[in-house]
Amino acid sequence: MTEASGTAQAWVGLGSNVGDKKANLTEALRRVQSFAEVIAISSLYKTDPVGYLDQDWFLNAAAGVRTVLEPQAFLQALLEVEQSMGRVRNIRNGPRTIDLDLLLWEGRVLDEPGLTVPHPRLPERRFVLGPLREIAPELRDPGSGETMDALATALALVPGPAVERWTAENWPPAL
Ligand code: PH2
Ligand code: MG
Ligand code: MG
Repeated sequence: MTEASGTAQAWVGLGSNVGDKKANLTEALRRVQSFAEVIAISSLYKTDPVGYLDQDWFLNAAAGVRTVLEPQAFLQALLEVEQSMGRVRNIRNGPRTIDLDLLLWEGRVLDEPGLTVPHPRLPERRFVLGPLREIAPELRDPGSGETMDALATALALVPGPAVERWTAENWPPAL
């Protein structure tokens, strides 16, 4: 469903729990803006760490973008932003300056080396669904066919790690 203009719509999850978290998310969005048009930015969310618990809380957000890049090139560009901002990969699910995850690409299912969309853990992650449902409630997960609203509502019925909206100055940032 790529539009005639040649751009594709993608959805990106952002997270940071090292250093100035909000500044890291802002800087990451600025850098993404160099290869994609950022068209939607969610609120910030303060979230309990998931997967590896012995670390600081995260700030998470989600963004909608349009880009002329192909999925692999877009993913590569996201990884380069992570690296350029000093992301070090050591502990799986561990602390990170910046994490940029490709969540959804158009309404597509892609399974290529290093590139799986929808993001495999999308339906179970509150820190992703909370922000994403805010900016794209009717967006459908092509895996389950459910909307972000429905997935988030289903998750909210069972106990889980805290995800709370975080009010901050200068957010959403002017890019
Ligand atoms: N990212 C992870 C692992 N755990 N927990 C929260 N709250 N937020 C994250 O962004 C996050 C996480 C792996 O990327
Ligand atoms: Mg991640
Ligand atoms: Mg990641």
